[in-house]
Amino acid sequence: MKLIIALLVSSSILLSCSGPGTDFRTRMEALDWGSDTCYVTGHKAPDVDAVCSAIAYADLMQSLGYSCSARLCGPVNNETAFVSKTLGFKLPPVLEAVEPGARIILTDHSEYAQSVTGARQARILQLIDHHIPGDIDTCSIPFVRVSPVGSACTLVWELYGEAGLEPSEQSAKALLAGVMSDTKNLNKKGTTKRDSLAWTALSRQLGMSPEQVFIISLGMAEASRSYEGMSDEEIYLSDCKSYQYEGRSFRVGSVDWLDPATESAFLDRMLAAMESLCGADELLFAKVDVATEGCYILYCGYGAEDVARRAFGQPKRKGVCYSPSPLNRKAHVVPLLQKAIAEGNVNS
Ligand SMILES: [Mn+2]
Repeated sequence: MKLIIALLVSSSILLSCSGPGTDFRTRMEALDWGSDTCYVTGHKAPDVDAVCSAIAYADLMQSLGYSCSARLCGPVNNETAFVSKTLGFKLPPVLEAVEPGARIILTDHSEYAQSVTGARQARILQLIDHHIPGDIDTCSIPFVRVSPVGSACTLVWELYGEAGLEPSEQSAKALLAGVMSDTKNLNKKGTTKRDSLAWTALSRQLGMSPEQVFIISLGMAEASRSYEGMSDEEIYLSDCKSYQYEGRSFRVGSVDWLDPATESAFLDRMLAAMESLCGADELLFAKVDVATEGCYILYCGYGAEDVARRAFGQPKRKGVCYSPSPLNRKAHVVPLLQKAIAEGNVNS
């Protein structure tokens, strides 16, 4: 009898401890939150996924009772401005830098070079990302969720599930926007079943039909290609990520140019903009997607030609390599550049 009671008691404890969200909530409770507001930020040169994963994750942390607030690491791009206006969710303020020791949560990146200024001296409480691991040492971060899905917003949506909560309307809009943007509305290579699940649940929650979502995704694609009112430097920086690898700093911008008639002139404009932006100790690259299937890789900086040649073959002309097949920055361009930089270090 005693044994049965003991079993009943322990199983009820087990049950009460393993209810929906308990494990995730317990892990959140165990974090050292301090007394100041914890900022949640995506990467610099923020795109839709970076902005929206931070908005929705800060909201989730608030729902669990923690003082968290989303921040932007810079002005938003045209696509983010378009989708926040169209779907109707509010954008957070910009945070120029964090104080030493400040508590932060990072979404959609794992590289210090892409983080809010001051991140190296801050305390990173959590990291939620879907990129190849960068130079941020995740072993020392109390809660990490890194998984190869199409969008960081998919991971945030899953964590809502683990917390046993449904996103607020604002956050559902933001999460759907992030999944739509990073997966090109589920059409991009690298989109997973988990992204589709998030997409379906979020559009259902918002009462949006697949057609309505599709129409908004067309507007997002158009906005992301619209460089109206921007200087060539701003175009290059509008979707640009920084990396540190084997002692080298490099940046990779991603731009689209769909007008074949002005393609060559546009490449020259980008090269000139990159020259003016390039620091003494860095390499700049740009992936330019064009109307045809292939893409151009532009390069500048001391030693960039060697790296570009090793990564992408013989340049077509000075500063310009070409790939006949489409390349993805995360899956192809960055790993190829890292390999080429490592080989260069061995040879020199
Ligand atoms: Mn992302």
